[in-house]
Amino acid sequence: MSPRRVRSVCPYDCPDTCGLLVDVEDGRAVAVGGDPEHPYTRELLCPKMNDYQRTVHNPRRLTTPLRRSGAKGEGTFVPVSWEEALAEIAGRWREIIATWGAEAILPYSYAGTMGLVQRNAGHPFFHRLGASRLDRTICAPAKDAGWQAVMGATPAVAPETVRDSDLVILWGINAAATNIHFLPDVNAARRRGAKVWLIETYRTPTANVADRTMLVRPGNDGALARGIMHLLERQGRLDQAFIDRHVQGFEELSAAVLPGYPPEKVSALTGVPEEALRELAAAFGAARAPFIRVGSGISRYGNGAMTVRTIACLPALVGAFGRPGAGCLCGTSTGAAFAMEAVLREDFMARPTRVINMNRLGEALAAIDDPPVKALYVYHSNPAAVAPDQNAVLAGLAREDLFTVVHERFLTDTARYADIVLPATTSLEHDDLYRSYGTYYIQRARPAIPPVGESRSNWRTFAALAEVMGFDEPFFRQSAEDLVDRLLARSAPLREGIDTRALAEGRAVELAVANAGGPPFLTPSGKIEIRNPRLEEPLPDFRPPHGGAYPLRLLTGASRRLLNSSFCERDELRSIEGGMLLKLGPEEAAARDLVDGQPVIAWNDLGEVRFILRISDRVPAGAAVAEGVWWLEFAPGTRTVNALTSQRLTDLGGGSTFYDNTVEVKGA
Ligand SMILES: Nc1nc2c(c(=O)[nH]1)N[C@H]1C(S)=C(S)[C@@H](COP(=O)(O)OP(=O)(O)OC[C@H]3O[C@@H](n4cnc5c(=O)[nH]c(N)nc54)[C@H](O)[C@@H]3O)O[C@H]1N2
Ligand SMILES: Nc1nc2c(c(=O)[nH]1)N[C@H]1C(S)=C(S)[C@@H](COP(=O)(O)OP(=O)(O)OC[C@H]3O[C@@H](n4cnc5c(=O)[nH]c(N)nc54)[C@H](O)[C@@H]3O)O[C@H]1N2
Ligand SMILES: [Mo]
Repeated sequence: MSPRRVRSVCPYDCPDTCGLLVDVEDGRAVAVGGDPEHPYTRELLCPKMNDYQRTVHNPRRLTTPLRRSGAKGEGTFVPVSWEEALAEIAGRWREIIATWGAEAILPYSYAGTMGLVQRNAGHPFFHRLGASRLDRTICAPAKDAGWQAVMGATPAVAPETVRDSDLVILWGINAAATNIHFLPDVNAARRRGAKVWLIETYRTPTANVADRTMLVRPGNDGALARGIMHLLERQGRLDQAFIDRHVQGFEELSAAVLPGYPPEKVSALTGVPEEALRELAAAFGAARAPFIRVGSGISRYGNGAMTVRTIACLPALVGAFGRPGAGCLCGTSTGAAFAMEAVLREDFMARPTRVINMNRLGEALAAIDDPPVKALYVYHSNPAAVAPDQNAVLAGLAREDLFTVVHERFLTDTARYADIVLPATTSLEHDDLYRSYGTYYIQRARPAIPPVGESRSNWRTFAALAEVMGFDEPFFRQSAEDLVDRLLARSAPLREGIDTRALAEGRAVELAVANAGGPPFLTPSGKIEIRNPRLEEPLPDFRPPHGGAYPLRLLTGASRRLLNSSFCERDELRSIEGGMLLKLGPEEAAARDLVDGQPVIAWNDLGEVRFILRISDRVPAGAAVAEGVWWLEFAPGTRTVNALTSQRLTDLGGGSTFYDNTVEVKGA
């Protein structure tokens, strides 16, 4: 019998949100490929999702609930039934609530799955329980805050429009790893004569698709953007008619800030040669349709929101709006597509409970005592690996008095510290509805195969927990499929007139976003707000990043073959990656007498981590690069990269500062 072919959606935290075709035979996925009919995927998948069946049917999949039988972190467990596991969780939580109150329970989740129902399945449950709330700010809230400061709720241009651009600036985005479906359209623009500039801190694989790569000293892009503005003004490249009509506060910026950023000073701050700075400003000023694609890396600094805010001002100076191919894309704004309050159910909260920032999990587990965190419930996240300040996180997870439950597909670093582990489904095994933060497509997915082993989806698990906790709201008794239907039944402005039949059939459907990129500009003043009177600093001025005392800037970017710590289960992907590497440029390696392939230790005040050294002329002096977040079991030592990153937050949004750290390196 030939396999049945079904449509599905990539559930991972990636701007592309690809359409998948899954071949199913005897209840197993036997092949996974890109959907040629998906308008953005166009049949192409990344190295991770190609052969996704190797994740789904991986021998490491968890198939039963487990109870810890060894020390925390050791990873020794015995299988138990769902009934036993649920009863134990309910019993322990009741004791904790009786002594400390329900706020002693902390949920911790992020983006193992991006589906709207499964991702948010815990919110109604924990609101009803009265647990602490988690501020989910590990990714790029500072980027959003920076964009919104200037553009408010204006929807960004769609990524495909880049085809019509004549100057593409990839600003702090490693698109060859993190946004690969954007590149065919960038290349289409290039074939029609567009020039592509990459602004980076080292030569990532994305440098291979750029005409020019400009390397900036980490955390100084805000100064670079001001330097470009200074030159645009000095060279008479402003679109004064556009500014007069649509921009608020350029005159103040021009008087109070821009004089402070002449090319000599910007060059000294950023390390960018004056000549290159002048070339970029001239190209931007002369372009008919400049398109800036802003990545998240630049926002993960103490000054991250301010950096993005400054970059978001740039198109206004040259009136790069409303012309095909022009604009600035930080992320697509698809939030209004669904009435998410129907999933989140904040109304289940009897009173607003306390909020804990997920980037400060280490501190929360050690220092909070009003009440202390006595129980942690982790689902679709791996904080032992991905959260900053790993030593603090692991010390917290090792606490004997902390009752930890982890709902997972694999025995991750975090699961190894659990008292109870619950097995989770993959996206091929459950219902969901997807929107994207990098395109304007939405898509529904139905299960392609039955759950592997005894695994249960987030939705089903919270329904079972609601039952053992005695919650009798009918809400908890509906299925994920019902909830998807309900979300689709409620109308939303962005879904007016879309093809509902195609959506029901599981095809990707484009949202009806009018005036993407603006005008009109959806800000309180109706103008692009270079001066934003509602912010503590109404004008965007430059602040240095947090930095640190060690000589090398640590850059902890994305790997092409891992997604944060996901895909570590795939032996073939890890082995192509070549191990947990630290990349140094030849001069920094020589200065420390280090040779390619040797074990090295990187350290700072927070910790030390063993890596394998890779000497690469793509890394400039003053930087060290560690891509991907590895599971401890595959690390050369006893810690991974986040033992070197700090719990310090961004200027706005309470975001993570993964890139804002320094280290020294020596032979191991
Ligand atoms: N293959 C793969 N894809 C992924 C992910 C993954 O881990 N692997 N992660 C997913 C997630 S969760 C996210 S949020 C996105 C993130 O994807 P991106 O938006 O690409 O963000 P990052 O990879 O964090 O950073 C992008 C680049 O910013 C650079 N950078 C760092 N500091 C600076 C600076 O000061 N100035 C400049 N100009 N550049 C700087 C880094 O070197 C890095 O190459 O990707 C998603 N897609
Ligand atoms: N050093 C460094 N650290 C980083 C980053 C970096 O660039 N450098 N990037 C940061 C960023 S941008 C982000 S967004 C965070 C991401 O942090 P996380 O959201 O924790 O991401 P993952 O590491 O992908 O872990 C997700 C886990 O969810 C599990 N999972 C998948 N689907 C399901 C499901 O349906 N149910 C359940 N219960 N589990 C599921 C997977 O098996 C996986 O172990 O990491 C951050 N950490
Ligand atoms: Mo992220």
